[in-house]
Amino acid sequence: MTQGFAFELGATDGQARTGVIRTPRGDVRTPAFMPVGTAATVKAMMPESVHETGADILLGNTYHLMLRPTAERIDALGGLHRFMNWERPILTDSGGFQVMSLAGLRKLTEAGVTFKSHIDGSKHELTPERSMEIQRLLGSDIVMCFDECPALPASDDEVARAMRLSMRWAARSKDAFGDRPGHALFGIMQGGVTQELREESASALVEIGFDGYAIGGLAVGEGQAAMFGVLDYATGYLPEDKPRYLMGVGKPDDIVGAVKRGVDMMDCVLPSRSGRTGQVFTRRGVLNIKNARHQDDPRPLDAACTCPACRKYSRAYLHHVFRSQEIISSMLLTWHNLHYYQEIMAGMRAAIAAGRFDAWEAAFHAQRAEGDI
Ligand code: PRF
Ligand code: ZN
Repeated sequence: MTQGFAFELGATDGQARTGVIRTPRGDVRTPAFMPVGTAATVKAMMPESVHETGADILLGNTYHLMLRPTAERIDALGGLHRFMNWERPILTDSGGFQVMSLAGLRKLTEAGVTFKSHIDGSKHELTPERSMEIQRLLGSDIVMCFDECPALPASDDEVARAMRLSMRWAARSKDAFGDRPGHALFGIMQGGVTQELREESASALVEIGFDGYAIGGLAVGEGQAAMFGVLDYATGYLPEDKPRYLMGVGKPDDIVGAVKRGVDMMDCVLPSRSGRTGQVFTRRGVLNIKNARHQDDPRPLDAACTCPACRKYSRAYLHHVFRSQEIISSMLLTWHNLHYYQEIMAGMRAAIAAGRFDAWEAAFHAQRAEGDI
């Protein structure tokens, strides 16, 4: 048991769970949505504003920070929390997934992966040991194992090979992580959409023993039905008394469906990235502020939303600043999207605690079906 880090399960309703992750840097209420702060910033947001949206924890990225400004530089400046002025918990991804989606000229071996930086083409290596070292230098509160996530569709042999390599890397990650009171290490399940491989991966991870368990290798092109199909059994292979984290998910209805199936934590760039491209998530569905139909509309994005974009600005204004490529457009739309995502999380936490998750979920879907945004 890692000292100073604990998961307390509060209530369950069906498979859905609510609880608290305790860390020396503060509590994380679950189910939790983690905004993505890839390059030591949640783009377009001040850290205190991110907290105001209701976020308890951010996600940071080994891959981006090792390339720029480097983990050693961040360590010398007092660690990532101080560097980016976010004193609350930070979870860092381990780098392998980002290497596969962003880096050029990759070479994968048993040892790890060598690759060329997407920024300047310089050559780098990531191994389980180096990933653990970088995440330690950053001062990450929740460290992720180094894994390989194959792009789907892939053959069963390819998915099995990547999963078994990830399990050997998980054992090496645990050895390299060592004993770090107050910091947690999460294993990452792989195995694509194949039940036997998911089960094998889960038992390998549980055998090694982690502070929490992530479900990786989903939301990589398989579609929502296939993803829910995996979650229907995958969470059941994981210990009840440890947090479960679904990596890189998702749209609002993905998040609700994942929580319904026993997931406690998620992260996604969608609310923040969409804020910069004009896509707005609301209780009644998605709207695009770029659309000319908003140009004379004095109403807020969502009359029931209490975020600054909705309390103080009209759709007409938000349309205007988006069209004019004004920086405040990214700021306000990102704030709104993150606020909406955190409202979904708060709504689910309250509903699970009250034993009325099904009713909450039905209302969530009914409001979206009404449309009229
Ligand atoms: N592994 C890691 N990070 C990830 C994923 C994974 O499988 C995914 C898959 N959706 C997103 N981020 N390490
Ligand atoms: Zn709003």
